[in-house]
This record gives sequence, C-alpha cells and structure tokens, in this order.
Amino acid sequence: MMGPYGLGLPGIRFSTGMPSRKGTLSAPASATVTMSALEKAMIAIIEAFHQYSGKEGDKHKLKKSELKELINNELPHFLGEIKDQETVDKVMETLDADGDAECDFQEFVAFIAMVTSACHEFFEHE
Ligand SMILES: [Ca+2]
Ligand SMILES: [Ca+2]
Repeated sequence: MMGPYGLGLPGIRFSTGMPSRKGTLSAPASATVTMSALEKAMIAIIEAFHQYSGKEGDKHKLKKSELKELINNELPHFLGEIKDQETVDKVMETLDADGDAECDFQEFVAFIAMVTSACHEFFEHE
C-alpha cells in the first residue's frame, strides 16, 4: 500500500534551493498512518534538517551557524561538540559538494549516511 509518503519523498525538491512554498513540509509526524521505525527515522532526519535550516537565510539550506547548532544539539554522542570556527569551516568544506558554502538537504543526507556508516563500523568491531 502506498501511503501519502509512498512517492511524495518530501526531501527531494529541497535541494533546488528555490524559495518556493511547495517545498514546505506538511508535518508528516502528525499523520495517522503507522510508520516503521526506519520510516520514522527518515522523517526525523528531514525534520531535524528543517528545524535548523529554517532559522536564518535560505530556509532550505544550513549555513555554518545552523550546521554547528544542529551537530551540537542533535549529534552530541556521535560527533562531539564543535567549539571552534575552524572545525565548523572544515565540516562545511567536507559536506559542501556543490561549493555554495551552505549545506542543502542532499548534502546533509550524505553527511548523515557518512556518520551512520562510521557508527555502523564502530559497533561491528565491538
Ligand atoms: Ca538556513
Ligand atoms: Ca552546498
């Protein structure tokens, strides 16, 4: 059965950076469908991105200060706190695939994949 999120993939269009209202997420967490843990995790990733990307400037991209806040608040156990500007610069440099000095959703997902993969390796060697 295809639910409302079956093909909607809300994250896809965010990478265009177009200031369009169509890109706004319609709070999928409030939906009545029962989602799997993995689906909930995916939505959590999307929501975490938008919670921080919407603070300043381009609503669909994380600038350095937003990225730093996201990592420090949402990934404290996996990545550790970013304290200095140099580290923020390096992280952004690593993530920013298209070179616009901001992290869009696709770049963010690649980052999450990287962290998840590193985390997986860590637990595998336990
Ligand atoms: Ca932003
Ligand atoms: Ca970018």
